[in-house]
This record gives sequence, structure tokens and C-alpha cells, in this order.
Amino acid sequence: MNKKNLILIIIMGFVLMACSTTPATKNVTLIAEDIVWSTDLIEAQLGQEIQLTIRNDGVLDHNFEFAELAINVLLTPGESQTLSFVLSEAGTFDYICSIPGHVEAGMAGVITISE
Ligand SMILES: [Cu+2]
Repeated sequence: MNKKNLILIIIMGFVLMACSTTPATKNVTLIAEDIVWSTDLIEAQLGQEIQLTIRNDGVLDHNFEFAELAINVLLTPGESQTLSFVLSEAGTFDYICSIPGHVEAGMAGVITISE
């Protein structure tokens, strides 16, 4: 093997390493207010762990319902909870607050996973 080929193989090795590296954890804080979520869009990459802290800053109960992963967390005023999850496919997935009337008031958002 000549020197040029060896260098090429080393470069290809670095490229492969860069491609296979899983993206860093995405930290997101989602705040429930009366009566809206602080954000209606959470973006992450396929395979990226999402660490989601949900906090209820309102005076009403709110819940985080994410049907894709069957997550349903009820938060009383002042309460917070942190969840970690990874979505296994790309796409757009809805989250809502399923307390009656709250979706209609605007408590709905999406998590988008890009490849
Ligand atoms: Cu709510």
C-alpha cells in the first residue's frame, strides 16, 4: 500500500466516525401556561435523545399527552417533570394538553424528527 492510499483510508475513517456519531441530547423546557404551551414546535434529529422538562407555570392543571409514545403526564400548578425519549422514525408527531377545552384554546404542538 502506498502512502497516498493510506492517507485516503485514514480520511475515510474520520468521515465514517463523524457520520455514525449520535447527535447530542436535545434539552427542551416546555412550559404550560394558562392556557398555552410556551412552544408549539420541538425539533430533533432521528436517533437524538430528547430530554424534555415539562413545567406547569399556570394556576390550572395541565397534562402533556404524546400519543406516539403513549406518554401522559398530569402536572398540577408549580409541578415539573423531566422525560427522556428517542423517536425511532422521522416525521411530525402531535402533543397536546388533553384537559377538556385546552386543545381548543391552543395547547397543541408538534415534535418534528428529521433524518
Ligand atoms: Cu392544559
